[in-house]
Amino acid sequence: MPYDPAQVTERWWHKATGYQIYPRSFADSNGDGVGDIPGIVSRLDHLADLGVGFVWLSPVYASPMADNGYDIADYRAIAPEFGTLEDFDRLVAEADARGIRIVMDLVVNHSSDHHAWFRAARADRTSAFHDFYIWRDPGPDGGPPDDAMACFGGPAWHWVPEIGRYYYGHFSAGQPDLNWDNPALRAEIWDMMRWWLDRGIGGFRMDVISLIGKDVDARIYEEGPTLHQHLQEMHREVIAGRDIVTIGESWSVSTETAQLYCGRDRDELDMVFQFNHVVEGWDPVLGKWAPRPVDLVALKRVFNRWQIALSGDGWNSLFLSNHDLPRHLSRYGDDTVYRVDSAKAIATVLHLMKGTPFIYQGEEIGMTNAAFTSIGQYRDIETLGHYADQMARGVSEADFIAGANANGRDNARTPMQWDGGPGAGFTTGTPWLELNPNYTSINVAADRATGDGVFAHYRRLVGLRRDDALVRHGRYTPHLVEDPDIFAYTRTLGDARLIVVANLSGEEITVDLPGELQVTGEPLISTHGAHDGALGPAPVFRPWEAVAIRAER
Ligand code: TEU
Ligand code: CA
Repeated sequence: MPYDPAQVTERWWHKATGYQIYPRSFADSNGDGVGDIPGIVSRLDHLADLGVGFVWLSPVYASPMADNGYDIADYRAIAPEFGTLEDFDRLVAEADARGIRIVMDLVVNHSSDHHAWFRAARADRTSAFHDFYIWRDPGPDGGPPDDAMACFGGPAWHWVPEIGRYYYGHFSAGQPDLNWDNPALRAEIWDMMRWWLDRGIGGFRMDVISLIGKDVDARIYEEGPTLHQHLQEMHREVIAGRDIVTIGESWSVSTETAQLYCGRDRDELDMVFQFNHVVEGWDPVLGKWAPRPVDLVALKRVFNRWQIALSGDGWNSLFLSNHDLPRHLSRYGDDTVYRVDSAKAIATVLHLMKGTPFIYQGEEIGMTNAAFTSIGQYRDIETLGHYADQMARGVSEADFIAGANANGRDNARTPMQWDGGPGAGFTTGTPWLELNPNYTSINVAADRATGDGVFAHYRRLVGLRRDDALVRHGRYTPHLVEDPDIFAYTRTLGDARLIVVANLSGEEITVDLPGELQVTGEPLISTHGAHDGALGPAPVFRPWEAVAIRAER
């Protein structure tokens, strides 16, 4: 179906850029080394200056924090180390006063094993809560029902001797999977979601939502048989009639299945977080612990495929970083010599695509990966679980650390670097995870003081999306798809055209520019202030230089 922007009802989140906060690492108000909600409130002006329209808040619910809150013990309480419900309500109100909505993380594929439901479920197989989780009797040999492995190491079936049954925990023993086949469980979830929406939140980011339709007996976990009926029920029961945004996380979604989640007439979600561009860089066998070198042609192919597949129906989310991924500047850019230019150039190509961009905390000042040297410095359950598995297999500690430093999740979780003073302005105490020592030079205060730092560039990109329908709705056409260094595309809306060209390499390049990209117009944004709105047949692009020009056809 041809894309007709006049047919699209413009929603508030089409104009918005999202900003992800990982609360543990954002701002600590009381010196215990752990970020908290009052800390976030104290830093809202930073987000207002950046211009973002909503915050995706990683979980702040009561939790034993085995997975830093992705293991919830009470869906209607705030973790004491993060604050109180009153603090949370104040956050919603203070954000609202700055035009920013708070989007909660909805973690309902699993709860914590500390949740009251699970305590009742595991104590008594006749309890009504037993069937809130996924239980199986031992297999014929008395062991687990099958050999499924948990994401964070070890088997996925966990034994409860008191009742002689196994429960399924896809991620870890502390994260038992909820039984979505049970209508009573679903009713509890709908009720809980309405309870948060009634407090004024702006929507939900839904953790691993593609797992909720699983059939463990058939060993189908991702995008299982009941996924879309559950999402449609959720829409009917909770979402319909509310002006909120919903974003589903799915590691398995492809351009073939995307519209099932976010197609116009599906009544499910507004958009999905997809990971094709992330997984493209992993070893096909060894996975994330053995990343491949960046292949820009392959990476562009993924982005181009998604831009084109969702051009008529559905909506893209645009991100390179989050709390599960390495710092994208270290992965795709140059985190030493051309740190600032590469941060700006990469942001330019990402933010001027069609979709809703997400900025992960610290990205807007060009934060980089941690460089830990010993296993004792890591905190993440995934890294530590894999460490145990790998050591048992005889992998050397040095090899393990090389993989963890490239792709481990703690890279993104080192505390936010606000200033160059002790504790980086994050804490007056000892941070729960070590600061990156480069905070003395890379921090919000230093970046903003230069006037044309990474933050200033991001602010301009956020503003272009808010103010220009061409950026929001223009049709995307890729160019120079086989070029190993240049990322180039156009966006078209009516008579307006946006031309985006970026050199994503550390070499100066004379670009052999196709006729459609040769243009004279208004320079919208650039890394180096060069070209002055005009591109001829052979422009010279400096290392990590990007330009975007707006022209009439
Ligand atoms: O992540 C989903 C997920 O599958 C990740 O664990 C992913 O496989 C891994 O990070 C890649 O190495 C979500 C949350 O974003 C993550 O923080 C949680 O740990 C996970 O779900 C369980 O809730
Ligand atoms: Ca604190």
